[in-house]
Amino acid sequence: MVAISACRGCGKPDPEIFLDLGKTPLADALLTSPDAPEERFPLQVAFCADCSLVQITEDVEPEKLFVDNYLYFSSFSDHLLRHSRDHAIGLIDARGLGGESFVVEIASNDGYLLKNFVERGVPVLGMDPAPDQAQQANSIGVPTRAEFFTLESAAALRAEKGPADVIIANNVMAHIPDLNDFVAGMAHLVADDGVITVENPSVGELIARCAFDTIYHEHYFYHSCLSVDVLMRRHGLFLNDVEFFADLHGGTNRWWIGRQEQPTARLATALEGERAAGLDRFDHYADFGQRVEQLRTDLLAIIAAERAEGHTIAAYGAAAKGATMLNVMGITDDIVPYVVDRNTHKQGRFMPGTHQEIWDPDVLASDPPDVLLILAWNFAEEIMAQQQAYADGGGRFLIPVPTPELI
Ligand code: DWN
Repeated sequence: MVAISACRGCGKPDPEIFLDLGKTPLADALLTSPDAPEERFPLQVAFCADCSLVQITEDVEPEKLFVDNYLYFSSFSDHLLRHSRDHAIGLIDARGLGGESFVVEIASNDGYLLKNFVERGVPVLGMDPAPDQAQQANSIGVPTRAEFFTLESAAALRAEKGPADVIIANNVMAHIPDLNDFVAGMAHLVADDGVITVENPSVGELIARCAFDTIYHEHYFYHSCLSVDVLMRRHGLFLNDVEFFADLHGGTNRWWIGRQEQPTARLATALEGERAAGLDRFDHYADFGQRVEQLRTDLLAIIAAERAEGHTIAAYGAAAKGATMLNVMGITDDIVPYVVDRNTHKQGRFMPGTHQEIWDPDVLASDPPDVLLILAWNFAEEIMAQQQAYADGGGRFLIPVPTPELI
């Protein structure tokens, strides 16, 4: 465990802390028993005034986060699968990708996205250090190597297979402590006329929606267009365009990056909007802690009122964000006794820190709770549609973010 003394991006000393969520367990480290030993680490967030990079202050070894017992599989969300398929087909059509092309995905998980290229005859390679996910990808015909992406592994890959026409890095550029080595690797691997697309939740949306629960140790960084623009230029790359997806992971940016500087008007508008909102100034983040406290007050008041009525409460989504929500809000298993989740790898495990057991959502039909706290609120629409029978039977949904609301 190392507490940073300088910005991981630009090296400026002492980025300023604006949020302290206390000591929390690793959000994706689901337990095999409720009394299994678990480590807790400080969870503080700081802002760098020089490069606008928002980042946590503690380094947890990536092997602890993504290799030992990592249970996140991307294919359990229909919405994410549709989003990923659209992106792959869009790239194939727009860039005329074919049998001579080479597409690399970093953090390719279970092959959820690259399979769309394989189905259309486009050569790919997935890289993901999580062994079970890599094995799953290979089992469906997506060539995948269980390794971290670094400048060193990028150089070896380019020497072996040549440059990549497309590099896709979704929900990973927030997860790598040595951010500069990671970006240098992408700069080394991408072809001169190639493109890099990077997706991460927008820090602007995180602040706007009070989505404090998307803060956990595997998310070292919380990116804005401004911080990504500076980061790419540092490595001879250029942020040229940005797409925003309001309904993905609480508001996700897809950044388009290349070796030539060809910024779009859409990017200029996004950068100007972030400056106008103040994402490049500390005072934009200064009151976030107070807003989290208000959310806590509001959420616990609704839960207390329901319990006073004798109503039972369960939770949906053993998400990493769910672990932050339960631990930071102090929602222990005597308040919410269990969590349901479709991910079969998670069922039978226990939530880190608060120790709720994770069950199959089928239990909602056989023994429905009065209230269902949607921890995976970023998929609330998909989950509520899926659980229409629960709602028809009188069940109610409690959405915690951006403002706790009982539906
Ligand atoms: O960056 C990351 C984000 C993108 O995904 C990773 N660090 C880890 C992960 O974070 P998360 O666990 O908060 O992500 P999700 O995708 O919001 O988690 C949703 C959870 O809900 C999963 O465990 C799957 C589950 N689920 C379900 O049980 N039924 C999801 C849907 C849509 C459903 O219908």
